[in-house]
Amino acid sequence: MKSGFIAVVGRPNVGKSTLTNKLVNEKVAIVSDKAGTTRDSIKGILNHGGNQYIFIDTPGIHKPKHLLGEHMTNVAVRSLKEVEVIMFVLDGSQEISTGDKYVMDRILEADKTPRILIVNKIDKMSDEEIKVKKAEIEEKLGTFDRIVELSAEYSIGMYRVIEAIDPFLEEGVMYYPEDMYTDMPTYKVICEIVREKILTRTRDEIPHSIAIEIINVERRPNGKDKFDINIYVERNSQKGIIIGNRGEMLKEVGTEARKDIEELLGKKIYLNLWVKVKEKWRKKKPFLKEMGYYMEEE
Ligand SMILES: Nc1nc2c(ncn2[C@@H]2O[C@H](COP(=O)(O)OP(=O)(O)OP(=O)(O)O)[C@@H](O)[C@H]2O)c(=O)[nH]1
Ligand SMILES: [Mg+2]
Repeated sequence: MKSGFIAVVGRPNVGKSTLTNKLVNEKVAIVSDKAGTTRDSIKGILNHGGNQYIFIDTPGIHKPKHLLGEHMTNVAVRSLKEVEVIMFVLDGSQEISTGDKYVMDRILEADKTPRILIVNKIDKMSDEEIKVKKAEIEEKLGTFDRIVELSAEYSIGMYRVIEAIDPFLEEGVMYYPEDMYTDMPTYKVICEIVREKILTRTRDEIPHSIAIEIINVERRPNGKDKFDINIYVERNSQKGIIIGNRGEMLKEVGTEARKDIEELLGKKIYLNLWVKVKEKWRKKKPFLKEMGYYMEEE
């Protein structure tokens, strides 16, 4: 069998997580229209045609404004050195920017690793625009081993990704058991579910200012366990927004998250959400460490 690790990198919001989910056929990573949704690297594992493909979805590479942002970019850049193939994802409907060039420079540092350029969101592009894009890629970014145009959202062209990767995979071992599609522990998936429900309902600074932590799980004799989960925000005003008018917003988030968590665990649960203020947490190392957003070598 062939197997290998494939990094999925690019600027924020280009569709890396959507693509990873579609390739793996499972919801591995949360997705939103807010840049900076993914905060850590997440493995999505696909077993196909006797091969094992391990995709590493990464946070969008950007100019960091705080420690959390630094961690996010570090995680993505580090993944480039740990893989057999690099997939660089662009939003084809946008002009290639300095941000994309910055990503390209980091990729070039990984030297000889094969690189595949993914032009995503072609559902928003005409055939002519796709053709022009290829010239723009060569001019502004340079050459790639393969270029694949697709729409992750609408599952157009997904098989071409596999075809593009195959020549670069080597004979190897099965790194993960066949029924495993992610390396993310269940407690983390639960936190991400709650975070996603808030991301889709908020804007401006709030999506970036929330962190989620399970603080207690109480086993109940009726089998319906009780989860207490903290939602951290940076300011009191944000707390008010998340709770919403007469608690409406928090209630909606709770109901939706509970349903998804119940599906994940295959059983009913009680879910209590608490909103707490932790000022400027994105700049505080001990808190970031606690949340798993900081590593010693950073
Ligand atoms: N029209 C269109 N939208 C897409 C496509 N793929 C992703 N999107 C949308 O683009 C937005 C960002 O998608 P994500 O998958 O979260 O992007 P990301 O690159 O993982 O973003 P970060 O984690 O923030 O770096 C979401 O609103 C998606 O629905 C696509 O093929 N076409
Ligand atoms: Mg993402």
